[in-house]
Amino acid sequence: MRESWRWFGPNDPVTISDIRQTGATDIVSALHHVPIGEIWTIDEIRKHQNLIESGNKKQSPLTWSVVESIPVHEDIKLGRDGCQASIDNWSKSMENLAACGIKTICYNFMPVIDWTRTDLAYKLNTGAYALRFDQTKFAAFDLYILQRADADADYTEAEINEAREVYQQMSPEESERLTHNIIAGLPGKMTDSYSLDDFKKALAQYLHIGHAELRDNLDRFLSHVLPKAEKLGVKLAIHPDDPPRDMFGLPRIICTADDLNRLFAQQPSSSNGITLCVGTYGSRPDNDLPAMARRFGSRINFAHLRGVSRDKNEQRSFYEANHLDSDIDMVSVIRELLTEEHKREGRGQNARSEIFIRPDHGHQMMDDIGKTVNPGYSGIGRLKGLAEVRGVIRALSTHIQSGS
Ligand code: DNO
Repeated sequence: MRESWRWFGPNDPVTISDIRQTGATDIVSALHHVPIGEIWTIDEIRKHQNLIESGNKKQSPLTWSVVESIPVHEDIKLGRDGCQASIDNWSKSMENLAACGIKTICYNFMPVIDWTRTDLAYKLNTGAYALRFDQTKFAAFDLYILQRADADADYTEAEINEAREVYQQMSPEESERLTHNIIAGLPGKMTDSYSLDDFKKALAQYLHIGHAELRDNLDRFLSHVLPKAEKLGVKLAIHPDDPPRDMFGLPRIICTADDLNRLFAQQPSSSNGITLCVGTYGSRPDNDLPAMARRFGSRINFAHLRGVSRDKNEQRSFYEANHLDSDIDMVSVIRELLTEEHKREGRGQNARSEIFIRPDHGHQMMDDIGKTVNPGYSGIGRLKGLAEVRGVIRALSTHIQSGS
């Protein structure tokens, strides 16, 4: 298992030297400054790589191994005429990354929005802060702030009434914060930031795109990119839609094991793989994470380890719990990942047998509180997650290697 850590670049308050202290060996990063759809040149990639790796001679080495993510331009998701140019650019960025030795690439295919939360500072009983998705607040935004046409068709009468009540009790600041969190706020999102009006326009472009059309567009994208990835030895890792279900009437197509079965039936290439984002898949009760880790083992190129705790009465609402204590059996997931690595070693695929994992998100806690942090990407909270996960990996590794 290769312990990696996400770094957002020179503006990330958690610096490369901070990361070195965590004991992680690999960096997950992206050229966030390059506009979506433009080519990542070798020059820009090298510059970024140098920021990460220049201290390696004197200190514990850190290697930029995983890209999260090369954004997929909306033209590709929309299947617009002319999207071939955007596909070619994406592919060229992949080729340039491979030329610099970076061969694991995470991406997603979520239309208009990327990952979404309603609360970025949900106070836990411990006093630390977590990220949360609250379905009722989300509905309040959709129905009463955004006032999306026909939104009420997506909710029951009881849900509408509850959302109205929540909306009526919101102060103008709360409503503004909610809007910001949903449409403009989160780090690492691979879509543009929007004003409410732009957001409505962006949604309107998808009125005629259902699941089937979006799947066709993903298929078209992969048909172009995968043969080249295979030649370059690049492994792709599609990230699931977070939360994993349709939102704002937009189709979302990477949410469940069935979605993945379909994806691999359609595109069996050995370079076609997934990011097993445990927290994202785990925010649906019908996703059995250890079973998915086993079923899709050979397709897992990257894993985000994070726990979620779903609300008892509204399973679509959740907060991001401790890495090991949540609704997800993280120890069993890690056991499956180690078993998969062991199988790969047995097949002699040594160079690529290891799976990159990273502690996904962390609580804002201790000295993180009061600091400016990228929501979910605090230093201490993630370090706690990594340390816990590392303990599980060490404890299980000996047994798995000896076959017991
Ligand atoms: C959130 C992340 C996402 C993810 C992209 C992948 O913490 O998991 O920002 O990086 O959706 O393309």
